[in-house]
Amino acid sequence: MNIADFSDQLLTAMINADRAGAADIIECAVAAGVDPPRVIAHILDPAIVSLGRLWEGEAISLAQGFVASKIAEDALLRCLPVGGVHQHTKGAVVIGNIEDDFHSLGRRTVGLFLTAAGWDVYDLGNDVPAEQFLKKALEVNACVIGASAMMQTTALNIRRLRRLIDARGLRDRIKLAVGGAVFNWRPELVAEVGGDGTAHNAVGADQLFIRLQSQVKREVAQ
Ligand code: B12
Repeated sequence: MNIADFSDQLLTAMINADRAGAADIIECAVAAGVDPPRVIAHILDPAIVSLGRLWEGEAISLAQGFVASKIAEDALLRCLPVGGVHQHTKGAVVIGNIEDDFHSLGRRTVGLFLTAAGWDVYDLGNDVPAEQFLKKALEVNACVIGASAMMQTTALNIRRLRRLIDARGLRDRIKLAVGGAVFNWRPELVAEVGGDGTAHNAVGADQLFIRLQSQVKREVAQ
């Protein structure tokens, strides 16, 4: 079976809410020699993109979308073992979905990739108010907050976090990374909500956070 077949099969299992079947497909792919990063990039990612299209075409229900994303999370966790690899960390970062946003999948993917890249990730989950992001960032001495939003309406809630960071005089000490599908469709939204940068996907998150951390170091040193 080729890699595209695995992806098609996974999509079918996701649509049919077949969690066990999906897990078997991932295991078969790994057993056939597809390494975990390629499972994510060439099997899981295309399945999620197709799922998004079906959703937009109203070919699947909200409940199907929900279960399918749970299955996608299982696959991610299977393919990205976390912990124990890094002797020292790059630093602490805080991530979460902004207030009113419950699209956890993208944020969790970003968290897994950042952890694998050596960051100490504090993931606050879904529906996180601006105050909570900042409180945690100060508590763990994070240099970057990553706010995820999938919808236009929820993305605008990030403005409150921007205002809070600025009002406390922390603009130089804590950078604000933003991301989610809506920022990929409307890049101008990054500036509109006061983001210091974005990445199109989880693969680009490490580079973005490194860049923002070095900005903090420069600005704090000045
Ligand atoms: C799955 C899904 C759901 C699932 C979410 C389950 C879960 N656990 O995540 C469920 C069913 C719960 C859901 C609910 C809703 N959804 Co929805 N959903 C989707 C769907 C199909 C896929 C999103 C997804 O998971 N993508 C896969 C992940 C891996 O990709 P990603 O999210 O883009 O994340 C990547 C990047 O964006 C980036 N990234 C993400 N966050 C961050 C953060 C930082 C800091 C960085 C650097 C990068 C980054 O890296 C990620 C990994 O590579 C999209 C359609 C789409 N094409 O996006 C609609 C979509 C986002 N949903 C939509 C809507 C309207 C809703 C509901 C209002 C539906 C309803 N009627 O109730 C609710 C609202 C819930 C809420 N308040 O948040 C709309 C939003 C419209 C808009 N433009 O504003 C979309 C676009 C569908 C549509 N076209 O109508 N949804």
